[in-house]
Amino acid sequence: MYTLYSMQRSGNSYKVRLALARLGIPYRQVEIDILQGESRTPEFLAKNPNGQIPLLEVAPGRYLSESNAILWYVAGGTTLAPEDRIEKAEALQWMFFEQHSLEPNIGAAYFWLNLIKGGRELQQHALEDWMENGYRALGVMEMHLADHRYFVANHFTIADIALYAYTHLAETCDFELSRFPAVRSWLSSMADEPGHVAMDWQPEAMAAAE
Ligand SMILES: N[C@@H](CCC(=O)N[C@@H](CS)C(=O)NCC(=O)O)C(=O)O
Repeated sequence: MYTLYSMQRSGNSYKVRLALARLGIPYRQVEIDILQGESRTPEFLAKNPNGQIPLLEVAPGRYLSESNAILWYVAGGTTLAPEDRIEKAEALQWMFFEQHSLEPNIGAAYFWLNLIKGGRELQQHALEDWMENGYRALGVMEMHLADHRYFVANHFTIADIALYAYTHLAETCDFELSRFPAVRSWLSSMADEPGHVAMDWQPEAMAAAE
């Protein structure tokens, strides 16, 4: 059984929890509080020298980091991970976009405004850049979603999961989504997908339901 090192309030960790739940894959979860330095202890650094969660132990002593790489691994061989050459490249395109254009802006705003006391004052200058660049990323998504129901392959994939995690938190950290109707409608259809779980969901709920 997999072990997922994760933090409940981490959007990158949520991607993995969402994919595992959606795929009905049981796993053990270990909560790592990054705010208490738990991802930087010698024990954790021995598992992931980069000191970050999510981290998945895929076999005893074998660890995989980077949320989007983990998504490819857990979804491999299912319809969530496109195999067709161009669809696979398009999924990667959107997942790199997520890491370079969305997560560094909306993710950073979420972290400093929601998780760090006094974060708004500490990061006032950076916040302006995160808002500007985050809105730009939302604009790119809006253009695509104006005539596509999903990001890739005309069906739900790990590209949707990767983009959903921080987009669904945008309104909790100052982003106003009213000018992005297609993004809003995609967000609500993602939440209606079968097997969807919310960010505060824990895998024990899956075991209890069996
Ligand atoms: N590119 C990585 C980013 C992971 C990341 O930023 N994780 C944060 C939590 S969301 C973390 O562990 N921060 C603690 C630290 O950097 O010390 C991914 O997609 O998994």
